[in-house]
Formats: sequence, structure tokens, C-alpha cells
Amino acid sequence: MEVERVQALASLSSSNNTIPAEFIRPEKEQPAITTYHGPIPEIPTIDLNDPDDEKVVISIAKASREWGIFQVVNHGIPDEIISKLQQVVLKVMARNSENSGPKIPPSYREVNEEYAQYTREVVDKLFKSLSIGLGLEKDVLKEGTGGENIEYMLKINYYPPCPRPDLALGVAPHTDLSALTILVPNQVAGLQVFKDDRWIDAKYIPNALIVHIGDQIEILSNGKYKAVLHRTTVDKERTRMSWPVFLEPPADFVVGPLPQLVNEDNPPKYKAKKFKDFAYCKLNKLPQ
Ligand SMILES: O=C(O)CCC(=O)C(=O)O
Repeated sequence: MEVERVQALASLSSSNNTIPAEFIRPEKEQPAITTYHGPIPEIPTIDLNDPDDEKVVISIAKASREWGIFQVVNHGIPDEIISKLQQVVLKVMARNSENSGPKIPPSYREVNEEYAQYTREVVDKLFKSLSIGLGLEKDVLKEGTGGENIEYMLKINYYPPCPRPDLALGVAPHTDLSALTILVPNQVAGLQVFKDDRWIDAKYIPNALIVHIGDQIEILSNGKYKAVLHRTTVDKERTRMSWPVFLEPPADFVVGPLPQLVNEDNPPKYKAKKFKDFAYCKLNKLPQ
């Protein structure tokens, strides 16, 4: 849905404290009923600049096996690059709401390219740690999802204030189709992760990167690393935004469990298939 339509809908709803029936989730998904409020187990936070490389590998592998998600601090992407990425979108949105006809200024492309360059370095480190964490050579997971041809897809999520955050969701529960997703949110919390049968809030850490293990890494690792099931809530007063970059194999690239991780005791749990076929089945809710 376009931003202006979402904004119009949001202001209409907030004036009478109701939301259209199609936005009310079934009870088993409503945040008010299903969010866990006990002592909070926290999504692991990993210091990527820790000089102890082995500790970094162990923490990334553990988080990816147990959670499928972790936050990364000291990742090497300067705070001002993240802030520029976020600001440039807000400027484009503000300008386009004043003028007719959307226009993308050259600065938008420049900022995106700058962010992508830094992101690549982080991604290489993550792939390396994830591979070593499985007892593999450092390049195996990157090569197994497309190597230098991995595609970087930046998406911008806009979640306007919602008068009934107890009943609605920003995005419904899902795992990502990607190999990895690298996300920065604004300061409005809203990401929730499903762990041990409970929906748990992700803490907002300024300028941290949130890393999701996606379906393709789960498949390559034959289920040793798990794709994180997640969803987002909405806020009564504030707009939440997030900037995920989905790292995807090229469409015709075949992904399947790595032969090094499969044997008689650990038979393949997934079929090997082209990424485009996997995506088609998932998006159309067909069996894989
Ligand atoms: O906004 C978020 O934190 C998560 C976004 C998400 O799950 C998605 O775009 O697929």
C-alpha cells in the first residue's frame, strides 16, 4: 500500500480509536494476548570488533543455532552512514508528499551505494564466522548462496501509528526467504521473535544491526542454523520504520543442504532447488 494511503488510513482510524476489521488479527496472533511479559531472555548481542575471533565465531554460531537472530554492535558501519540512509528516505517522502509525481534525488542512490559498501564488509565477516562455526572452510556459506553474485535488496518498511496496537500487527509472522537479512530500525521498538513458544520483544540498541538467519542458510546448514520466525507490532503514537537488506541468491542458483553436513545419520532435511522455485512455492504457499 502506498505511504499516503497508509497515512490517510492511520489518521482516519486514530480519530475514532478503531481499525478496519481486516487489520484485526485472529486472537492467536494478537500482540496483547501473545506477547511474553515474564523475565525477558534477550536476543544475543555480538561485538564484531572483539579481538578474540574464536569467541565471535562461537557466539554467532550459538545465536544462529538457538535463536536465528542476533544484534551486532561495533560492526564498522559508521553511525552517520546509517543516519544518512534513514534521513534520505524521510526527505524523499516529505518532498514527494508536497509535490505531485515521485522524484528520487541522486543523493538517494549515493547514500544507498555507500551503505551497501559498508554492509558488504560486515556480511563477509558474518558468512565467514557462520561457516567456521559449522566446521567448514570460511568461504563455504557465501559461495553456497551465490558468492559475489548474491543480490542485495533494500526494503523500507513504514508502520504508521495505530490506535489499536493490541489487535494489529505491522508484519505477520514469517521467516525470510533470504540467506541473511541485515536490518536497521528507527528508535521505535516493534520487532518480536518467536522462541521457545513465546513472542519476545527485541530490545532497541541504537545503531546496532539486527541480523536474521534466513531460509537459505537454514537449508544449506541442513537445519543446524535456523531461520528466525518474526513479526512486528505497531505503536499507538509513533511511526516505526525499518530498513532491511535481504541477501538473496541469484534466481537460478541452486541451494540445498551442503554435502559436508549430510550423512547416513543426518540425511538431508530439505530439497535442493533453484532460489526462484523456492521463492515461488513459499510465496504461493505450495509445498517445497
Ligand atoms: O520491521 C522489522 O523489524 C521487520 C521487517 C520484516 O520482517 C520484513 O520486512 O520482512
